[in-house]
Amino acid sequence: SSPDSDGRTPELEKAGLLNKTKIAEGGRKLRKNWSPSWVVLVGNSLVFFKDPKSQTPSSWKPGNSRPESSVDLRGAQLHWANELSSKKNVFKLRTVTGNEFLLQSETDSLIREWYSTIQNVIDRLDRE
Ligand code: I3P
Repeated sequence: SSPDSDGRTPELEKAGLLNKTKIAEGGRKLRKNWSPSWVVLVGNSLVFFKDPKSQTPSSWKPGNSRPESSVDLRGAQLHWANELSSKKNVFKLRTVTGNEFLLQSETDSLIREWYSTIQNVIDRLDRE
């Protein structure tokens, strides 16, 4: 990864495959469209990549894959949101700009780890 403006390289905190759908953009509701996403938590951001398994071998070059989107966790809010889906293990992430995402995993332990790791980053940024 490339250095921050202060010259430090942001620390990779976590990476893995989650199901993701964006449900709001700037406060405007969107139609759900669940898909697997490779999620990377690095520095103050959650970065979304295409599911590597859905890519062709030739299109998948490590270090050469561009993120689909990225979320600034500063001021973000995290809530369990099982009432917002028929799926289990769903949480909602809302950014200060009013973008909302649902993230989900079939594996209870995995989704709990993601929840607490993201919440720790949000808490750290709140204290800065
Ligand atoms: C949606 C799709 C989603 C579902 C959503 C449906 O239908 O089945 O998976 O969300 O439910 O509307 P479509 O493909 O026709 O857009 P969940 O899987 O999270 O339940 P919802 O409208 O009750 O949110």
